[in-house]
Order: sequence, then C-alpha cells, then structure tokens
Amino acid sequence: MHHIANLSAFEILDSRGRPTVEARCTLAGGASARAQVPSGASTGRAEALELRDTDAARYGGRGCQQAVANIEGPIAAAVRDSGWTQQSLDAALIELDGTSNKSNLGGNAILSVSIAFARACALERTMPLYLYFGELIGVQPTRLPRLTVNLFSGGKHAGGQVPLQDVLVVPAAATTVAAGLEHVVATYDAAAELIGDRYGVRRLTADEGGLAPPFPSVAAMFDDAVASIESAGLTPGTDMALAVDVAASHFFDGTSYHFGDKPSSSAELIETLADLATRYPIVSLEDGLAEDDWTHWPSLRSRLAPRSLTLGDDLLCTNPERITRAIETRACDALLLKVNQIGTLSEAATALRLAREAGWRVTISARSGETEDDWLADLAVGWSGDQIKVGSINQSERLAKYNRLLAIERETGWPVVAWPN
Ligand code: 2PG
Ligand code: MG
Repeated sequence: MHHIANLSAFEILDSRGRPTVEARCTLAGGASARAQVPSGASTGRAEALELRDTDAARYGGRGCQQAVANIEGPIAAAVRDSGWTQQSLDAALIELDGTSNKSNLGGNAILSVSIAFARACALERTMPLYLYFGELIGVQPTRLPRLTVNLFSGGKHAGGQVPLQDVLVVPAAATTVAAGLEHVVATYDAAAELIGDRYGVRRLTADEGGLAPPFPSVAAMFDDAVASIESAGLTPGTDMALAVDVAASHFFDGTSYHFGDKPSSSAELIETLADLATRYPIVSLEDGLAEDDWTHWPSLRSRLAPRSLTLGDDLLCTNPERITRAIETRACDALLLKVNQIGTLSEAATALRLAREAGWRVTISARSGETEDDWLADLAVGWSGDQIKVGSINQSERLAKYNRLLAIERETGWPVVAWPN
C-alpha cells in the first residue's frame, strides 16, 4: 500500500504544440513523481476519450483545463489520505469516472494519475520503474524490445500525400539497442540524401519525424526504403527489415478503400498488401484493414502469416473486449499496446495478458503527439514488449525514449529480443 498525500496537475504542450496533461503524485512518505500523457491523431473510435475543453477561443478547443481540474478536484478528493495499490487505485479511478470510455473525468486525466502514482511507488521503493511495471504483471523482465523506427510517413501523420501512414525500419541483426540505433540512423541519413536527390526536397518530416517527400505511389515508398537500407551498406531483410502501419481506417469510406488508383474492396486490398509483403522484407503489418472490417481481418492474417505479423492498433484499441473478439475470430496475431487508448495501467495489463495467453506478439507504442516523458521505455522493458514503436530518431520527444532504453541497456546488460528470426 502507498499512501497518497497529494495530487496536482497542470496543462503542458505536446510535440504538436497541443495541450496535454502533466500530473504529480506525492506520497505520504515524501516520494513525489510526475507523468505526462501523449495524444494520438490517427485514433481508433474505441479509444478512451481525451477530455478537451469546449472553449474554442483557447487552442482551438483543445485545452485540457477541465482534465486538470478533474485531477485536482474530484480525483484528488477521492484518493487523497488513503493507501492504494496500483490495481486498487486504477479500479477507484474507473469507478469514479463511471463511463465505459472515461468521458466523465477524461482518459488523459486518469492516465496521468495512474502513471504518476506508479512512478512515485517505484521511487518510494527505490526500484527502477521498469521493474515496478514488471512486478505489476508478475514478471521479471530479462530482455529489451526490438526497435521499429519510422523512416517514411504519409496518411494522417504527413498531410496525406500517400494513403499509407508509416514505413518503419527494424534493425533485425543488431543484438543491442545501441547497435540497432546506429543502423537506424545510418539508414535514415541515407534516406534523407536519397529523397533529396530523387524528389528535390529537403528533410521535410511528419509528426513522428518520418521523412515525408511527395512519393508518387506506395510502392515508391517501399522501393526508396529498400534503396536507403542498401545505400547505408546494410542488407534488406537480414540486417534491416521493414514494418508498416497501413492505418487503413483512415482511407476507408465505409464501402471502399482509397489506397491505389481506384477504390478497392477489402479482398482486393488484402491481395495488394499480401503482394507488398512478398516483394519487400515486411515483418509486421499494422491496421491493414479498417477498425470495423472484422469479417475480413482473418483472411488478412492468414494471407500474411507466417511471413509477417498482423498487428492490430485501431482494431483493438488496447481494449480487452476487442482483443477477446480478435482472438476468438483469429483476426490478428499481434497487439499494438498504447496505454492511453484504454486509460489505466491495470486495464492495459489485462490487454497484455490476453494477448500473451493467445500467443501473440506485442508492440508497445507511443503516440504521434508525444512529450519528453520517457515512461514508455520502462513500460516496454517491464512488460517484455517484443517491439517498441516510438517514431523516428530526430525529435527529442522520441529520443527521450530511445535514450532511456540506452540507459536501461547499460544498467541491465539484457539482450534485445531475438526477433524477427
Ligand atoms: C499509430 C500511432 C503511432 P497516433 O497509428 O500507430 O504511430 O499514431 O498516435 O496518431 O494514433
Ligand atoms: Mg497505428
């Protein structure tokens, strides 16, 4: 049990210059810690609600003053001067909110308290945050996640010049985070030079730092990715694999997908994606279909396996009910875990457990709107993520997580998970 003496919060800005929340939790013994929460742009409909102020005169209606007031008002009143475990605190926050999508108090308010409390507890017990996270799920971590790093972007993260959202590089041969980053940076630099020559543009970047030139087609994105890997002196598929976030919900109009020259059906899009996965060294394919296209996800999965994972983001929203449905229907075989999609650490831990029991792989992911807070790196290690996805290597809100991983690597000496193999 950890006694909460005080909660406080204030509005800060995320990496897009939009308001978000920082909360501070102070325990009776004096330990005090803060947590900042991220925010998505290519969001799933089933996500926990980010509470935004209705005042259009401030930040275009994106203010978080109400979320802050909820932390310092009703949440603080309910949890102050009592002892809590992570589970009992999260359960109390869920009950106090009383809605299925956290729309009363706000997912942003609730999550910032959940994580600030976790950090304060770890501090009180003088243990690293990653070990505290491991303990929450009853696991002693022994390895570090493999990096998946944004190289090229389109879709909602880059003004929609191509429909596909992100092409990521996966340092497949590197056995340490440090070596993986070295390969990623070499590839990124080669890509920046290549697109400068090919498209005559400088390093225009998307929300997460991926390069975003005016690609003439999705195939050009992949060709340029492979060429960049080669020009960095690496072998595509062996040294450096590819991962993709198709983010198909965002080019689906309810009937057809707008991915190529003409609208496609679900079956046609599956064939296009399966073909890409054959032609390029793609080891993980996220949101290949729209979030409610449940009937076609199983055929996408069976067309991609075993070459590539079928990873669910908008489809699953880190939501235990949606994950259960996906397991039962064999819709995918990997979970993209984003804690702010569901709103508390405890619920995200349930999502993780379900995925693991089904034998799925797990990617622990940041959001496109991030902060300089680095708790995600500890979470990815503590929860033994197979992969971590935090964006590119040129913006400090992303590097905070990579640099924290380097620090954990130095501290533990744990190996990077042997995947893909
Ligand atoms: C995604 C994420 C991160 P957003 O779609 O996987 O890339 O984007 O945070 O905008 O949902
Ligand atoms: Mg996604």
